[in-house]
Amino acid sequence: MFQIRNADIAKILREMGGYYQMENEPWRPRAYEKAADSIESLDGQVEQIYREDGLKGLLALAGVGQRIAGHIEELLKTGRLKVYETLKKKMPVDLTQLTSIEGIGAKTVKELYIKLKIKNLKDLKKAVSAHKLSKIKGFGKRTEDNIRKSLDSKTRGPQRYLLGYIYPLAQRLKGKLQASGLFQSIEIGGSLRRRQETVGDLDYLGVADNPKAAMEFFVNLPGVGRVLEHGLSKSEIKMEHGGIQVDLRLVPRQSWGAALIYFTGDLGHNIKLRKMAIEKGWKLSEYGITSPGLAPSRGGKKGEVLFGKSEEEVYKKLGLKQVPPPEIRTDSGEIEAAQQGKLPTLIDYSEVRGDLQIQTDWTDGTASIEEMAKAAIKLGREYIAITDHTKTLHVAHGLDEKRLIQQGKEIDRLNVKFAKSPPPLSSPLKPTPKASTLLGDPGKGEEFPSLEGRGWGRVKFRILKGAEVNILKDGSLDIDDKTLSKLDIVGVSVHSHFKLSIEEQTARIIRALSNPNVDIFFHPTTRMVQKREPIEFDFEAVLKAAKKYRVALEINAHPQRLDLRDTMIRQAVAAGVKLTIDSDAHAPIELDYIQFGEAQARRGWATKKDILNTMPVGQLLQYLAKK
Ligand code: DGT
Ligand code: CA
Ligand code: CA
Ligand code: ZN
Repeated sequence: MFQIRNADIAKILREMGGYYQMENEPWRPRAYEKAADSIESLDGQVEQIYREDGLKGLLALAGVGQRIAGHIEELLKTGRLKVYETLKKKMPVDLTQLTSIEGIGAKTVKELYIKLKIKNLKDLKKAVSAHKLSKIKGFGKRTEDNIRKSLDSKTRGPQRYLLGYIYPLAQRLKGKLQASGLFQSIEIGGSLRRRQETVGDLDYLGVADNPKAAMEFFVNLPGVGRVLEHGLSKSEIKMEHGGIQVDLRLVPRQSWGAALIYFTGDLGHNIKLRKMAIEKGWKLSEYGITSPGLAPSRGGKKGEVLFGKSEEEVYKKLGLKQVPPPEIRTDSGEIEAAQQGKLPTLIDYSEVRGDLQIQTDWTDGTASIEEMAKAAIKLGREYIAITDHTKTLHVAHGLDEKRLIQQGKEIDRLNVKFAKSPPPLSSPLKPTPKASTLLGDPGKGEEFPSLEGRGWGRVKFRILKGAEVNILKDGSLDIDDKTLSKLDIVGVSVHSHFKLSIEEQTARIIRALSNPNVDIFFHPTTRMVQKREPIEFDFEAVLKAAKKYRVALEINAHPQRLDLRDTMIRQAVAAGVKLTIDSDAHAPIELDYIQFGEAQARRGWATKKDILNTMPVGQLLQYLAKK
């Protein structure tokens, strides 16, 4: 066995993706990139996983299928990867280095190599100084200038992590700090607590009677790569794998609430709160509300902390009737609404009952329908829809009408089987944090949703027949209406022709939504976080059409998609358009992404009634049948 670090495995996979991109492979580039992302953000070592569980362990990793698992195995066993070496021989370039420059993708690297023999950053800088790029056909002066600019600012700037990939690590660290018994309170603040799409670093906040021991424990956590700062009130570490920075601040118990507010942010929200404090003749800081003006003669000690113990106390003293949930602290109306006591009750974590977008090994998923169903049952889902890709998505071996009907029969068979002998709930339901724990109530643990409470005396579970149907260029669908009418759930998506004019794109989408068989518009904008821009269309017009044709818009919970995004969710809610929250899982482990869709929905001010799949399955089917 070779000791290969996660970062190195990820790098090779990412470069493989780049090479496939050069070769115009439609599907593999993303698959490799996905696997690289997921390995990079892993807590444990891939090498250890393989040592303990072999190929099976690798296959259980998010985004890792047969082919990539095979690559990793080869790397660990032989220290090298033949396909990679062959690709690299054909095109001996430093892909990682070159693509770190904004404006340069794998295909540009290929061009630059073929035309100018550019292999690395040094070659590129030389060529740019000699104005060689602008002479290549299709490049031009503007491209050269842009590349020069990005070369100047060196790389893309600080790395940000996708929420869904870094969240498990954040929770594990919190668990370890909690379990140490050294912290009277411990909470995560910053962008992670606000459940932003991406996170720059992790900000922990704690109260500790023995700061020395607490900080000692923190900087010696397993997986720490470097200690950047080791103090009694603040320490900073950098993790070994993926290298995210983690900060811990200790605060006085009487300041806990004020510090939580301060270090949760966001900045806009905090600035407004500080102004409100000033208007009341106070000062608000991370220590609490203090009274700069109140002289001792008038009963106050100057600078003394008046309030700060809990978030609730601070918000109340500032005149808010409710505590704005962290996810909506963005200074976009939440403070004003809370002043009037008019904040909506946001959809809570664990309120989604079913999952309406799931891919299986009938197309590009890694697991069978049965395996996905069993994994969903373990997570406490009451139903799932199987929505494999359809025929014009050749790269995913999309299903045609005949295969869809066949798949329906398999689903019938499984539903009968599960009804007769429900699969055992072999593990307790995963704890899904209630929103209250996000609010940092000290002492309150995570709650387990109870099976009985949901009428689960026996496991009741239903697999729905569905499909992720391709919207063709003209807005027609690639599966005939007769077949679609036999499905329980029809989702439609754009997977091609991303660059139509706004008018054409809008008309195309609306035509698709007008098909009476269509229930959900999947990942409506097709954007990928930090990777791909959304397609452009008239969102207001699409909202109108969605309402008219009773089509729900999806909040795709996949960490790379999070599509719709928060502001669009808010628009949809305001327009009275229904939404769904789906995992878009391609492997069992990804079913758990639902929680990030719930977070996204909360950030878009959505409530339970806005989300279709908070309904029990019977009610959902009734709703859909009314079309
Ligand atoms: P990130 O880490 O880039 O994803 O974003 P945040 O929001 O976690 O920002 P971070 O880690 O720099 O700081 C955590 C929180 O601390 C932030 O949300 C608000 C607060 N904070 C940070 N810097 C300042 C500052 O200069 N002034 C004030 N008032 N608050 C700050
Ligand atoms: Ca942060
Ligand atoms: Ca920070
Ligand atoms: Zn899709």
